[in-house]
Amino acid sequence: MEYKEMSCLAIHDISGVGKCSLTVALPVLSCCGVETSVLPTAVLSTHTGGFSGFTYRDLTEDLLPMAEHWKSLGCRFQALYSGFLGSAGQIGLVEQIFDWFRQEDTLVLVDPVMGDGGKLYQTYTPEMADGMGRLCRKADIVVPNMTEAYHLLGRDYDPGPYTREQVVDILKGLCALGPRMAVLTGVWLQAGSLGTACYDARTGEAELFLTDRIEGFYHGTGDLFASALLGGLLNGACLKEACETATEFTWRTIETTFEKSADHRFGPKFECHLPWLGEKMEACRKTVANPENLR
Ligand code: PXL
Repeated sequence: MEYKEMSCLAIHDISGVGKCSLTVALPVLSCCGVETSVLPTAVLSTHTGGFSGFTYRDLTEDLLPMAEHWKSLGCRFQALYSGFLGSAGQIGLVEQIFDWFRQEDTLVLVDPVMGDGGKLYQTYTPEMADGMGRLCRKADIVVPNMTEAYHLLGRDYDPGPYTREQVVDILKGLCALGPRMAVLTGVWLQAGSLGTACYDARTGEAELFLTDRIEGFYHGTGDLFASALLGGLLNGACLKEACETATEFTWRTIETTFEKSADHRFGPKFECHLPWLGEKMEACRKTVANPENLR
């Protein structure tokens, strides 16, 4: 096994049932070889997408004391990765935590989790959605779905189909907010296809990765995709490679969830695909470790 030291701080909620956020980010990043610390933003009995009656404990007051403790211990993270936030007040605190832990080569990934299908999630207020825009300006890479991307850009939601030019225009708009890379999920150009798109403002290169659409709505797959994407980047993949691998990992998982899950609300069935992801990451590490292969 090629060893590479990789670490990350994941800032998301814990939903006890209905795999998403930290219950997805932790196993996926560990499988990618990334030592992952967690800052839980809220603890819920289930996620908020499709369940009613969930419990919700907001952890806003714990965020800074936890991060201060880590500061006193001299903790460092190669990546800072935020997702679902519990309250409007958390956004400023996460910005502060980014400032505390960011170093020259830290990768800051913001998944601006806010909504899907043209609507905001139950616990998201317009104030939170606006704050998310501020947080995105601090990121190196943002990974919204189409609902979130339109909201961030202040444009009216378009459910698609999209043209390639429209997708690239959205990606460029996201990078104009501040991040140097943007990745979109929920991209489709014609019926029967669904996938992702990425853009690197430094190289000006954009790429779409479209797969066969599998009918249904799959909770937690955005978190699955973003976590695998970050795993790839930390393992040394370029943006396009990381995006391609994360797209395929997500597609494989959706296929299994479609076939084996009676109720998609309980989350993506990704575990049986972790060995595949682990092999892809190992291949990345070998490529990066071999100077002859350096791109
Ligand atoms: O997967 C996004 C997500 C994360 N966390 C919570 C959610 C959702 C989406 O519904 O409700 C608590």
